[in-house]
Amino acid sequence: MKKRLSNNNFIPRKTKKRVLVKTKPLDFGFNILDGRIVAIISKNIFVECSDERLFEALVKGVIVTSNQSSSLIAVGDFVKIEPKEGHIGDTGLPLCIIHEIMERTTLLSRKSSGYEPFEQIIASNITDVIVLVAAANPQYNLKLIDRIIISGQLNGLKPSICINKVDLISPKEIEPDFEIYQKLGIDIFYISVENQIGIKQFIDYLKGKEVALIGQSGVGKSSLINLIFGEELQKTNEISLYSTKGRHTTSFVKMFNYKNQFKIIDSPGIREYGIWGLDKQDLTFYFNDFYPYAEQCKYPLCSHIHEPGCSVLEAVQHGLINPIRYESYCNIYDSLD
Ligand SMILES: Nc1nc2c(ncn2[C@@H]2O[C@H](COP(=O)(O)OP(=O)(O)OP(=O)(O)O)[C@@H](O)[C@H]2O)c(=O)[nH]1
Ligand SMILES: [Mg+2]
Ligand SMILES: [Zn+2]
Repeated sequence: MKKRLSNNNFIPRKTKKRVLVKTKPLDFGFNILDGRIVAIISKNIFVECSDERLFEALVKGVIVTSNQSSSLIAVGDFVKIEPKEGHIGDTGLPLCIIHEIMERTTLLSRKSSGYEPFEQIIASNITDVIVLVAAANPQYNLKLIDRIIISGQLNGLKPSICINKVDLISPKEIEPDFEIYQKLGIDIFYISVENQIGIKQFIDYLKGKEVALIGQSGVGKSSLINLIFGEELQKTNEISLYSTKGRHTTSFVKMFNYKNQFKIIDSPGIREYGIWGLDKQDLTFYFNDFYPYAEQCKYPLCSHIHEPGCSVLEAVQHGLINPIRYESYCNIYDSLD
């Protein structure tokens, strides 16, 4: 059962610390600055101030937030901080205390794994989610792509798909798998970090946006960021290392600012992705390709799984709906509460 949270409650959060969470602003009697969480690396939280100063942040005491039942702090969060003059943190940066986390406008979240799932926020207050996949090595997973796209749309993000490593397989060979997304108005990019194909066009697309890059381990998220910035900002790794040991090279979330033109967030590789906050009966609205048929189902609340007179099922049987998309629909439908 999910825990209900009252206004003032000691709650265990991802930080494993307990802090007093309040929903009403406090009357601060000290020096408060506006900032944004730009990285969470292990237990260290980094905040960039509006004057571009970087702080290491402490989470302690009382925190004001209206983001209940989800990660207390996420990359992208706008916060109010109090600099601790003269104090230096573990990482050598000046210390600050986070007093307030502003309400999130958009977010990229997933269902946490574990006994008592919660909404794990990967990033907040951004504009876009870009699903990065590889043309090969590792093999892309369309169901995973669908889940991320839906989760992004559900939380106010524009989704797009970027297919890396087209030096390994010609785009022509895999284009049919991605045609459906193009038809649904989702932007698709074919790039190669290795051979620097399609990078300029991709960078142009990023301008004016704040995007989270998300995808399986080894697709090249960190390599792409390194190429864009022209320096080794993030560690990358050979396929063999993570596929045999199941280890992800990037283990934290970090936001990078490209010449004040766009922001891009690197995140750890994902294996599975549970959508948080979507009702089963609303799933059909995220499958626009079903729309013309769903309207004609016999029952208005048809799940399109087993009902008699289901026009979606009929369309699948007649090859009018892509069977992989229908499989994906059923797979997500089963996973929702
Ligand atoms: N052939 C080919 N290999 C690439 C390309 N881009 C990246 N790689 C390789 O793919 C491997 C994984 O790259 P990373 O950038 O570490 O992948 P990642 O998505 O950040 O992985 P995690 O941090 O584990 O999630 C590295 O060996 C890269 O050199 C590409 O365009 N073509
Ligand atoms: Mg990485
Ligand atoms: Zn139906």
